[in-house]
Amino acid sequence: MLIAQAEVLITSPGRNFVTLRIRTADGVVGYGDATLNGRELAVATYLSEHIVPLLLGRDAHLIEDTWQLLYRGVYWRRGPVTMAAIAAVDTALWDIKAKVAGMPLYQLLGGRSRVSCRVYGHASGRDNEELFDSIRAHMARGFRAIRVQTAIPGQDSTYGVASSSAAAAGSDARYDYEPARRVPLPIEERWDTRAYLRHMPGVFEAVRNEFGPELPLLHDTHHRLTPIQAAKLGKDLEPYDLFWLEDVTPAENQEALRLVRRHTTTPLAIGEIFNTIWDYQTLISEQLIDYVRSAITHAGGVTGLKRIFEYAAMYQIKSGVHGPTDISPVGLAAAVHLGIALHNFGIQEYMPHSADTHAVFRPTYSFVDGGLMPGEEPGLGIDYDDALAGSFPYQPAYLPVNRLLDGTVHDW
Ligand code: GCO
Ligand code: MG
Repeated sequence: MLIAQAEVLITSPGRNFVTLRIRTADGVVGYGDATLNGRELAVATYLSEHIVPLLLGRDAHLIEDTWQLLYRGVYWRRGPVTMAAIAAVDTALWDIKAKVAGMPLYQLLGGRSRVSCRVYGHASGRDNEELFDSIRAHMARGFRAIRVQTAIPGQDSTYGVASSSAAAAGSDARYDYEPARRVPLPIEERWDTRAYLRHMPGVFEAVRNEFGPELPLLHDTHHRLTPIQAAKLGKDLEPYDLFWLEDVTPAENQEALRLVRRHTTTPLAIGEIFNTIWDYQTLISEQLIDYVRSAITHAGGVTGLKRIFEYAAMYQIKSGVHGPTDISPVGLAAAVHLGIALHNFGIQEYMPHSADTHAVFRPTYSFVDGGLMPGEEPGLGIDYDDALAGSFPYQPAYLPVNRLLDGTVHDW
């Protein structure tokens, strides 16, 4: 099963995606997602210049050995670019192994542990009325768990609010939140932490009054708070019984979560910008979080994420895989196969991709009754359409940056 070819494919059906395709000498093809939003070409170059030459002629069955070779063997470890590149290779090799075995990937990962992977969708609005409409639209579309984001009075734009960002990107504002924009320079947003902390408890109170106690509700703070502010928000939201509160602090400082945890029983989720198990070491071993939120695409592939989840399982911490539209259908398909097999699955984030994106990747997973089901064909269930992909050339896009009212750069 020697690797004969490895190609880096870039396409932009509405947003940029980087995909690695590995082909064996006997013609088996595997796909891996290497998309790093706003820094796509760094991973593409890392793959094509530094990794592809190492892959040619290797045995495609050596998944663990290849992972270790690309992690330890190059001396320079970790980091989003390296780990996204490793993830793409690892995922493509799992896809190949499953195709050779004649099984959908989840069978190789231990088989089904559940019927489907429960997902949450992103509702948002500039005010409560728009937010309620968005929640209703998501429920009508089949979502059974909802992330709630709203504008902050007095601020022009707020993280996660579709009606400002999606409208700018030309998509359907009721459903889509797409943070990367095709602009020559990043858009600058303004942020007032005190206004945010005053506003959010009332929003959740209104949502609970309108939709009742059953609906699982989530919220993303996008790394913007200090530990004491995060502790206050967690405490203030306790009456509204959140499923989780996400990324409350910039978690480079894992110890910060000790303070947050001491003050609130609101469940905490963290990890979309982490890329290895080491980023979680304190958070997991001290049980400072309830959900680990990395994506296969950013945390070293199926192998990397499975290792993190198994470590988390020792502490009853569950999975909550990052799944915005900047994870391609390849990354999402891999997450669904892993999620269906894992014992400690919690929930999967799901932002449906555009019709053009579906047409390029032809994923076979399906969204049924609030959950994602993997396809049943061998491998991941991806079939990349080169001709169509070629009609969507790469277009530079940037994530926004965030500044405090006095102009200081803040966490975005
Ligand atoms: C989420 C995330 C995303 C990120 C995006 C950045 O919870 O889905 O916060 O919306 O902002 O992945 O590229
Ligand atoms: Mg997030």
